[in-house]
Amino acid sequence: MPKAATSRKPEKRANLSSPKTTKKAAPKPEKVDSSTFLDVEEAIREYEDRKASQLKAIKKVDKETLREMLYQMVLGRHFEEKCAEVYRMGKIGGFCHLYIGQEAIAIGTMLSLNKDDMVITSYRDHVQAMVKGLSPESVMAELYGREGGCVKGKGGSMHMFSKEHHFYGGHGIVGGQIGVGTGMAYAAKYKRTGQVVLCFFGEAAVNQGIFHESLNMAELWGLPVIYICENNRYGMGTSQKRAMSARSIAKKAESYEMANEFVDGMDVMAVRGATRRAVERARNESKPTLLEIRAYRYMGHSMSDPGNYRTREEILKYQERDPIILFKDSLKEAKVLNEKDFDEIEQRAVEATASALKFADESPYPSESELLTDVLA
Ligand SMILES: Cc1ncc(C[n+]2csc(CCOP(=O)(O)OP(=O)(O)O)c2C)c(N)n1
Ligand SMILES: [Mg+2]
Repeated sequence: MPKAATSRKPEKRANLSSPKTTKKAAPKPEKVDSSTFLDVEEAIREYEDRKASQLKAIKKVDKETLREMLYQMVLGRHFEEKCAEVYRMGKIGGFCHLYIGQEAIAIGTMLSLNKDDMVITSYRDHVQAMVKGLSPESVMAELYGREGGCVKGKGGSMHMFSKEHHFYGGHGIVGGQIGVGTGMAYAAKYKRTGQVVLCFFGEAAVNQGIFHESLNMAELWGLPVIYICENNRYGMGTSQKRAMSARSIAKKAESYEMANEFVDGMDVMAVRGATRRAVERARNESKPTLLEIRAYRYMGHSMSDPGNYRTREEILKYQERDPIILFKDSLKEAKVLNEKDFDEIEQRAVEATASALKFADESPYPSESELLTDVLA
């Protein structure tokens, strides 16, 4: 467990208390602007169905794993809330894209991988890097641009990377990682390493040629890759509805005769189940899968997003069915943990984040002699 930073003031916690409305009848949906691509009735139905199916899935998994999943989700949330805070204080510079609201995707997909399975992703990469094994210290120091960062402070928020943990970025070019991830899967197959690749990207990347070219090759050559489209409904300020003629991304795989699944990204157990099926297909049959995992980004596209393309009500509706609160409630109902256990999990996350902040603060800036090392132009 990370060392507690006892000298620091107690850190503010994320609000992860269960909503009072959960047990009551669903409130009547408000009228919203149809351009926001929100269906409130569908959302409420989803929450109820999700809880029932989550409880079933929980019964098949051991307590320790379930608690670890919850811990990682709480850590991701708390860590990033602190990122927002210190960003506003000027401690983090440049772009900073937060993952708040999407935690069930990173945790559900990655916690049952083998250690040497490979992951590649976009710039929304802090939580994914930590779930893959990078320490919160090395991620926070990277955000601060310090020597102790996972790439010595030279990459920053968008370029987390660790060869040791088989985490191959953090990429800023939308969709660029889809081609690289496909190449990684080709290498794994060619070298017969038995590794599987998880390649994450947003829904806005799907309109690019690289997505289609990669899926075609992966199916044709039987590559062990899982394409994970994190559909958080927006590409910067543009909703999927305004940018894509087709509503289903998962179905696009059928043009390439590729296996695919649409997954509820607010339900960590559903994400886990779908990923395990895809990993098995990749590992045992050397076949790719496209997963469209739908969640919602609570924060702006990046820290500099004024957010005037969606309503406050829309964001609140999704926060009411938060994936962490849902999972915590399900675990309590399944008697996997009680409120005291949850407090302990939260405290661990608070301490791990405090320790990361302390480490980043104390880590020096890279020296001038590092200016031209590890840099390719
Ligand atoms: C090739 C390319 N075009 C445009 C951009 C500018 N840009 C950065 S993020 C982004 C939106 C991407 O949205 P999505 O793929 O849905 O991922 P999300 O940010 O929602 O995680 C755009 C257009 C870029 N970085 N790269
Ligand atoms: Mg998006």
